[in-house]
Order: sequence, then structure tokens, then C-alpha cells
Amino acid sequence: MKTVHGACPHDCPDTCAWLITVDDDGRAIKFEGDPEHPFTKGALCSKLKRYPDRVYNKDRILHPMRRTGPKGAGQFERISWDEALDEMVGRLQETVARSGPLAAMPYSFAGTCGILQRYAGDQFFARLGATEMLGDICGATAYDAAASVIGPMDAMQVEDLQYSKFIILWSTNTVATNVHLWSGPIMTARKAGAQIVVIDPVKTPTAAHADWHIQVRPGTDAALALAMMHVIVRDDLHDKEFIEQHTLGFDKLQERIKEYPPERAAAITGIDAAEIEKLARAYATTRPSVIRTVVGMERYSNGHTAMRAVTCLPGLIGGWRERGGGLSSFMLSMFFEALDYGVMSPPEEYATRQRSVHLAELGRVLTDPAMDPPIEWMMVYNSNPVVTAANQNLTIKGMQREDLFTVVHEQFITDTALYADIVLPATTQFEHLELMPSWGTSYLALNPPAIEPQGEALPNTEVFRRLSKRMGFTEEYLHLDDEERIRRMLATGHKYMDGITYERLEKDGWAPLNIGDYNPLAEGKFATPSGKCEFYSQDYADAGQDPLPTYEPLDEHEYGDGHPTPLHLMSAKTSHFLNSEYVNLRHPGTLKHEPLVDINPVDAAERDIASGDMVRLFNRYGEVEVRANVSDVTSAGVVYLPFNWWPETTANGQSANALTPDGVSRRDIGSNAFDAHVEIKKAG
Ligand SMILES: Nc1nc2c(c(=O)[nH]1)N[C@H]1C(S)=C(S)[C@@H](COP(=O)(O)OP(=O)(O)OC[C@H]3O[C@@H](n4cnc5c(=O)[nH]c(N)nc54)[C@H](O)[C@@H]3O)O[C@H]1N2
Ligand SMILES: Nc1nc2c(c(=O)[nH]1)N[C@H]1C(S)=C(S)[C@@H](COP(=O)(O)OP(=O)(O)OC[C@H]3O[C@@H](n4cnc5c(=O)[nH]c(N)nc54)[C@H](O)[C@@H]3O)O[C@H]1N2
Ligand code: SF4
Ligand SMILES: [Mo]
Repeated sequence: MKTVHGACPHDCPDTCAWLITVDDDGRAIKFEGDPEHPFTKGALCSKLKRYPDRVYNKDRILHPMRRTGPKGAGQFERISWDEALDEMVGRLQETVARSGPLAAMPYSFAGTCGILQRYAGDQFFARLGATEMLGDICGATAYDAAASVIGPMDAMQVEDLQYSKFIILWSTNTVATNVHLWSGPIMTARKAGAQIVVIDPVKTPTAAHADWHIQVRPGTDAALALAMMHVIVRDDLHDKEFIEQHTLGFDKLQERIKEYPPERAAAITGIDAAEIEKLARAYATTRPSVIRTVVGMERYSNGHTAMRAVTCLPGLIGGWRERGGGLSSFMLSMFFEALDYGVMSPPEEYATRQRSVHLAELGRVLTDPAMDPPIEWMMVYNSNPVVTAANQNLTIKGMQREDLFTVVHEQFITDTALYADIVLPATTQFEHLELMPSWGTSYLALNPPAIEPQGEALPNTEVFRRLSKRMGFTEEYLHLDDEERIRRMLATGHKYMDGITYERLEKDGWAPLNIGDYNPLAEGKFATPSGKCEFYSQDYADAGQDPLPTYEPLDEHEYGDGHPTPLHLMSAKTSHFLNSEYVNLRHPGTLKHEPLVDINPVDAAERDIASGDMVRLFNRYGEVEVRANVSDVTSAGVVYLPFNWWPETTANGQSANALTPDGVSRRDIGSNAFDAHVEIKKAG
């Protein structure tokens, strides 16, 4: 028997530490959270309690396979690793000879947040000169917009939320997506009298548990934030000293916010002017006050304007001065400073690619006749784009192309793997070595393998080492073993790494970065070009965008091919799944395994829809048939269908992203999937 430390690999801010007990036969027989971990305290979420079931599942992909039927049919035959790699490399070399390396492309995203597995292919594809996937479908718009105000930095540590007296959970479903922030710092604050406000178009579990739910219209948060600033300055609740010393552009901001009296914002956001007034005054005067936000309001054509406006608020009231005040979001830049990510990055000579395409536009990239050369060879790993990427039908159309050779490296036959020519078996976190940063805490963790790989599964890193060898790429960095990579990443000598060694991580499992009394903005040490909180952003001005916080309506789309699509579709996350993972692992008893669309009684009555009816949601992108739940979860004009569900779980084999547009935000960084509008009718 042995006990092995490890950490959750998922794209979740909490990064729980865990303990695995392995018996003498090498089987994991006990799995629990690490009670010593100060942030997650031994509690794994309900999804992760199923992780051993994931590892030992009868549906795991255990050996390489080759397609034998039509694309999408899921007919495969077992082959050896040598056969699989020979075929992949043979097809890759043919492609490169015929069309050049730009005809090859990776598609990889957030299947694991471990540094080794997440970035495993970056050096290989750069060395090859393949088409690069840029952009992001999670976080980049929000991060970039916040950085335009406060700089690209971690503004505060999440533990400090415990000192807050007024907590605004602004477009984040903390109870479902960030469980330990809720059960830890937020509950501590609440017990000490803090008020919890949720700003969300959906009455999420978090909104239901809050003291005050403000049901904003989707995509209008910038107007709400501007009106709050209007009230704060009008009522003389702003912090003149902080503004004078630490901010840039207040005069111009003052002019701008005059344009947003609460009555105007009420018409845009759907929130009463009196409620906006009350919120603004409570936020400015109940101290310390904090805004917690992650990615919820970014996935719009105007997502950057919302995040920029919201990020200006703490600067205006001097919220940053107090411990527990300010804005809490990602905590990743401290890991970028502490660790040498360069170990996983392409060297300078390969860093710039001749062609990059946008991750949010996969379907277009695969089908656009103007792509020259077209993508002929694609490798998908760490991602399930048929479910998670916008415009599902276009993604599928692209993946069905007979002249596209697709490799999918996966743990399960996902909807994406169904379209693969070659399927490769991937290890799980129980089976491979990994270094875990965290985007929601300051704890670093080491995850050594606890059990042998199941079947013939291999980690991403090993697959790329083998591919490099077969391609004749001999550079040392492509062949480093995993432990060596981690040792090099740790060896930066940065002050955050004081006392943190491979051996210590191996012994304890995790270590807090040495960030000390981290509260950089209390003294106004903003990481912007001016060193100040930039209400006015020269970077935005240079990019031809409004340099001041502003509200811009969403892009006009033609969703209906002529028919009206009056309902705004929200397609965010749900507590039982982690993005598209766990949908295939049924949780008997606790979960009714069927997607439901929430529709407001007003919209339902107009369409003669009752709870339990099968309904069709449709627009020009696609159509989803599911059961309706008539409820006040959304307000009139908004419907809610979680995006995590696999297509096979709906009556017509399409899921939420079949209805979302595959465009990008106006800052050209992230997806605009939440712009989506639909109509609903009773099915049949
Ligand atoms: N409509 C809508 N769309 C969304 C969102 C939304 O809220 N609404 N959310 C967006 C967000 S925030 C995100 S992060 C993305 C997530 O999009 P994806 O990155 O596609 O996320 P997952 O569904 O988790 O798929 C990851 C896959 O990687 C596999 N995997 C896990 N570990 C490994 C490994 O070590 N190696 C390999 N080879 N494979 C592995 C898993 O089995 C899983 O099938 O979706 C985005 N899409
Ligand atoms: N259980 C569970 N946990 C997860 C995940 C999961 O799939 N399941 N995914 C993980 C990942 S990849 C991420 S990125 C994080 C994301 O964590 P969150 O940001 O908390 O999650 P989201 O579901 O993307 O969005 C949160 C909320 O934003 C709201 N929202 C949408 N549009 C607007 C708007 O215009 N204004 C406002 N104010 N609110 C809006 C949605 O209704 C939703 O309730 O969660 C992580 N944790
Ligand atoms: S998904 Fe998040 S909450 Fe659940 S175990 Fe992993 S890190 Fe913890
Ligand atoms: Mo995400």
C-alpha cells in the first residue's frame, strides 16, 4: 500500500489537492481530497468524486484505433502505436510535401491545466511550421480588458475575500464553478456580516443563495457599471485622494459617466433606476467591497467593454486600499512569473508562424474555401470542440471532410473523436507526471503518477516526443523527459519560489507560492504603461477603440434567415459537469440525466409551452430539441440551456453550441457565442 499526492487537472479555479491510496497490485483503492490543503481542505466537488470511475471506466480508450466506417459513425479497429504513428507521420509528410506545413494544424484547449500536458504540442507544431491556433474561448477577453485598466497582473489573492463586507459576484456562478471560494472565504465573510450580491441574467444556484440578485440583461453590464460610476461621483462617494494619486483620465471619465444616468442604464439593462442607485451607494459605502468576476460576461461581441467598465469601479472608490477590497479574478500571472514556462515554449526562431487562425472559428477554418492552403491534417488533444466550440454544425461539417486527416488523442470517444481517422489513448491524471499551477489560488502542486497507464495510454508529452523522433526533429527541447522539464520550470530562483523544490513538492504534494502579504494595489502599484489605474487607455485608443469605458450594443446578427429570433440564449456551465467532461459518466440517483431549457412563464405562455413539453430551439445555425422547464430562472426574453451536454443527450443530436455564432469579440480575442438569439416552439 502507498499513498500518492496529486492534484485535480481540470480547468477549474480551485485546483484541489488529493490523496490516492494504491494497493500492492497497483490499483487505486481510495481517493480523497487532501485535508491539509489550506484552500480546498480535503473536499472534492461532486464531479471529481467520480474521477476513479473515469480512470477505470469500461469506455476508456485503451489502445490506438483506425477508422473503418464513415466519419462520425464511430467504427474503429484496434491498431498498434507503431501503426498509428506511422500513419500519422506518413500523412503529415505527404501533406507537407503537397501543400506545405501550414496545411497542418493542432486544436487543443482546456482538457487539462497541467503545464506539461497542456502545452505538450506547442514546440512540435512550431518546429513543424504548422498553422497556429491563436485566440481563446475562455478568459482572454476578460483578462485583456481588465489589464487595460489595472495592468496584466493578479490584483488580489482570493483568500482576502474573507475580509470583505460587500461581495459582488458579477457574472460568476461561484457555487457551481468555484466551490471552495464559496465554502471558504465567502462563507467566512458572510458569517462576519458581509452582504452577497449576484449580478447575472440567470438565477443560478449562486444567485439563489445570495442576499441580492440583480438580473441584468445579457451583454449590458457596461451600462450598469457606468451608471454606478455616475451615481458614485454625483453623490460625492468617490475617493478623491486615490484618484488623484493613482489613476489616469478621471476628468475624461467624469464627462463620459454624465452620459449614463441610472434612468438610461435602466432602459438598457432592465434593472430599475432605484435599484441601480441603491447598488452604487451600497458598493461605495459598505467597506471593504469587492467585485469577483471570471469569464461570464466576456463571451460577447462587446465583452471587453463590460469587463473594462467593471474594472474601473474599485479605482473610483479607492477600494484597492483595503484588504478585501478591489477586484478578484484570475491568479495566473504569479505563476507566469514564478515558473519558467519557456521550457514548454518554442524557441525564438520558431515563435512566429506564417499563418494563425482563431480558436473560436474552428468550423470556418475547416470549411472556408479561401483558406490557402486548406487544413488537411489536424490533431485534436485536450479538447472536445464538437461540444465546446461555437457553431457545432459547421464544426461537424468541417470534420466530415473526406480530404481532412484527423487525429484525436483522448480518454473517451467524444463527439469529436467520432470524426477521427486515428484515435490515440490518453492517460489520466492518475497515470502521468504533471505540474499544476492554479488560476484561482496561489498553490503550486506536483502530481506524480499513482498507477501504471491503463491499457496502452500515453501522456501528451510522450506522444509528441515520439512524433518528433519519427519526423527527424532532433532538437533537445523536443525530447526532454517530463521530470527534467519540471525541474527546469521550477529553477527560476524567483522570490515566489523560495524554498520550493521538486523534492518538497514530491513529499507534500503542494506548496503555496511565496507571495507574502500580497496586496500590490493598496499602494497603487498598477502594472499599466502609466503605472496608474487607467480609466483612459492609450492602448485602446491606439487600437482604434474607445479609450474610455463605454457601453456598446451587441453586434447585429442575422440569426433567423428571415424569421424572428427574439430570445437571448444563455449557454453557461452547470455543476454536474466540467465543460464537456463527465456527461458520459452517469451519476445514478443524483442527477436526472437530461438537458432542460429554462424559459420564463411570459415567453412560455406566448408559445403555449408548459414544463415537461419537448421544445425546439432554433436559429440559422442549428436546432436543439429538449424538454422545457418553465421557471423564473431567467427573465422574459432570455432562455438558459447549459452548454456542457453532449449532442447525444438531446432528442435531435445537437447541443447548445449548435445555436451559437462562431465569431469573435470586437477586440478580436475571444468568442462571441453568448450573443446567440433563438426562437422556441413546441416540438412535433
Ligand atoms: N456555449 C458555450 N461554449 C463554451 C463555454 C460556455 O460557457 N458556453 N465555455 C467555454 C470555456 S470557459 C471553455 S474552458 C471551453 C472548454 O472546452 P474544451 O477545452 O474542449 O473542454 P472539455 O470539454 O473539458 O474537453 C477537454 C477534453 O480533453 C480530454 N482530456 C483531458 N485530459 C487530457 C489529457 O491529458 N490529454 C488529452 N489528450 N486529452 C485530455 C477530456 O477527455 C475532454 O474530452 O469551452 C468553452 N465553450
Ligand atoms: N461545475 C463546473 N465548474 C466549472 C466549469 C464547469 O463546466 N462546471 N468550468 C470551469 C471553467 S472552464 C471556467 S472558465 C469557470 C468559469 O466560471 P464562471 O465564470 O463562474 O462560469 P460561467 O458559467 O462561464 O459564467 C458564469 C455566469 O455568467 C453569467 N452571464 C452570462 N452572460 C452574462 C452577462 O451578460 N452579464 C452577467 N452579469 N452575467 C452573465 C451566466 O449566466 C453564468 O451564470 O468555471 C470552471 N468551473
Ligand atoms: S473540478 Fe474544481 S472543485 Fe472539483 S476537484 Fe477539481 S479543482 Fe476541485
Ligand atoms: Mo474555461
